[in-house]
Amino acid sequence: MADSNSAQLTRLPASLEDVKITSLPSSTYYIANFISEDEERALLQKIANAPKPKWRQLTKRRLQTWPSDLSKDTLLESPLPVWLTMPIIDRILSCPLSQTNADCNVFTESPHKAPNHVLINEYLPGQGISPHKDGAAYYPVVCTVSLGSSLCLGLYGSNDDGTIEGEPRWRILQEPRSLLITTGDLYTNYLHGIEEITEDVNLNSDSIANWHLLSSPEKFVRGQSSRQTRTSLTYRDVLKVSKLGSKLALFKR
Ligand SMILES: O=C(O)CCC(=O)C(=O)O
Repeated sequence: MADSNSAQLTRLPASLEDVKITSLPSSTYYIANFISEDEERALLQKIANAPKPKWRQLTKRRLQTWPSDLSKDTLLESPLPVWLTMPIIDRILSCPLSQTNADCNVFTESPHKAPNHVLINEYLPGQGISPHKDGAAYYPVVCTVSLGSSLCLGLYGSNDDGTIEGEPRWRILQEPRSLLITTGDLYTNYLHGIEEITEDVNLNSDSIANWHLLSSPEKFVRGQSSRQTRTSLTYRDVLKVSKLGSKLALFKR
């Protein structure tokens, strides 16, 4: 499965079955060291060098959208830049769902058979994102690569009256260079968010759903992790894609 020298430095599983977070309600996978330190540095450099207008400053974080924002849940067809596809998308597609299902990956049944959209979120210590669902614009699989720093993603249920539960039901600790794949029920029926704190606390094998899959659990033995700047790349397949050609044809009519 290794596709380069860098990939050999990473530890890709034989199949996603080996990296399933078994305590969660639907298929969710965590791959530590999905990219190498060199690849992480190169990605951070590309993100930093993106043209200034690519950044959108939100109240609690900064955001880049590639190749572009959606309009009415539709993506105007345009390729992702190579630095976002290689090696990450190739590597995601090369991970078999199971050893017995070696030809299937998490995007085999998605409309475009691969992610076509990437959000890049940058969080300074103390920043986060409120619990939310990603909505119907996307095929229900999200692949998140983390860069720079560890933090916890909280997964929340809804109360009967539709309000969001006050505390996360589960927490996933995302280390730098890891890949988290969220699918199915967890994507559709639960919310995810990142608390606005400078330190993640109460970290242990009981409170962290993916503890057994961490690359360096010893870093968290004191039960806490101070946040540094953390950047995430979230890869998704937007269901509706419009071709510029067909838009122009409509315009001419
Ligand atoms: O940064 C993350 O890991 C989460 C981002 C997120 O929730 C989103 O893009 O919808």
